[in-house]
Amino acid sequence: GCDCRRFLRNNWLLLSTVAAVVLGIAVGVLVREYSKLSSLEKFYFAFPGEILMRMLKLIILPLIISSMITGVAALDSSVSGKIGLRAVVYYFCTTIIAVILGIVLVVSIKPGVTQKVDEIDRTGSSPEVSTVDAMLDLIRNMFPENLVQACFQQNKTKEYKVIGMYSDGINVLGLIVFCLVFGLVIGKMGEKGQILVDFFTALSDATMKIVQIIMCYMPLGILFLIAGKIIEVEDWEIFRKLGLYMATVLSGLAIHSIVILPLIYFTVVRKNPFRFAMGMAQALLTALMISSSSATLPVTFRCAEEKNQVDKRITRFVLPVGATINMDGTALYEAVAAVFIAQLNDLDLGIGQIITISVTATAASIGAAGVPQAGLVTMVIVLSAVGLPAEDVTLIIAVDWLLDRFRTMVNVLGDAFGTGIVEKLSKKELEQMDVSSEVNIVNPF
Ligand code: DAS
Repeated sequence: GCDCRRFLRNNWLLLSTVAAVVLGIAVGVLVREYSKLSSLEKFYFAFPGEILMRMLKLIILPLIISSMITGVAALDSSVSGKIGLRAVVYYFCTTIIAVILGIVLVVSIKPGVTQKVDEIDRTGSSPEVSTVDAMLDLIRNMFPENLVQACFQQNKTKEYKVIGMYSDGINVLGLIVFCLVFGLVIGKMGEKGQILVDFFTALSDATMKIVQIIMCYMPLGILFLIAGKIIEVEDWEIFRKLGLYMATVLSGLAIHSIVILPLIYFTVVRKNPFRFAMGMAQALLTALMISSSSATLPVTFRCAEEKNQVDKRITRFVLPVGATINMDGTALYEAVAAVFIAQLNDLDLGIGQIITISVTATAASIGAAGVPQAGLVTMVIVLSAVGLPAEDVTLIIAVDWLLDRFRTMVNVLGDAFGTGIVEKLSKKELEQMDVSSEVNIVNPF
């Protein structure tokens, strides 16, 4: 009776999203089976999903700006330094672990050894970048020369060689760096800065309200998004050919998210990691459906703050940064894919090359923006670092849309556990902080 109704009330959104996924798959399979849609009709079919994506992308800009600025301003600069450092250490360690796990798996399963390059059809074309270019772009991105331009960066300009670094045209990394500095400065300005803090706090609350509205539309959008995708995919045969490779990536992602991350969370926080992960379910499902950590960010926020009750002073600061630079799933994927392509090319990798792959895969995951298939683009960095032909990314493009979904889910999970862990480690500082900063962030829900 009552319990059941409470459960429904608290979880209606999650339940209807799950229902939408199931229904979407069913509709997709049926339409595929029984009607021959023209490519234009397929396009129309996916329209409600496209609208969802547009709404999520729309909210990223105000969300990142307002949450970063209020998050940092609410913290004392000595405290925010410590919290930031802890977050970065967590990001770095988990990313490295993911890479090592990926390499161990791909070296022992050897998915590429039995197959040769020419057995798999190449699809699409590959971009041209070098490792140095990519590293420079990463740093260049942190210092946008124009704030307005950073909000709608072109994906490829003269000096920027690496595509896949911007979240839908937003230079998120650059904005984060700026908002970090801005938040710190206005937080320290006292009386005079307070008006700005209040402004961004109000902006942040308003943005979260809009997120809440968008989320009501989510199940419908997701239904058509998944159905549209199923109708669209041409080549299912390639999945059989690349089966072992996919299995390697997926088992790595599974071990990382079911064993390693929960273990780290439990060791530090001493609470049930699976309950925490369940609280994130809506965000994880969203990531799986839209393969973008940036566009999932609004949902990640809501889950972490509402369901898991993570301190807002932590989430507002840790989540936007995490969505941009902490990508365990992508790092693991890039390492596996690079070794797989080496195996396809009959190349025996020495320990030096394995280390090179690990380092560049980590860098490539940091550089990749939280948008669909960004990891595939930055993958070129890893390949060229060990002298593999960059155009060989085309070998794995056909299955990337699927793997992308799962690695994005792991990326989001990694960020989420990060908030719990950093919160626990920062308990002392958070308690010590004066209460006045706490009223700065009101719960908008
Ligand atoms: N899909 C991306 C993400 O949003 C990253 C990737 O392509 O690996 O996390």
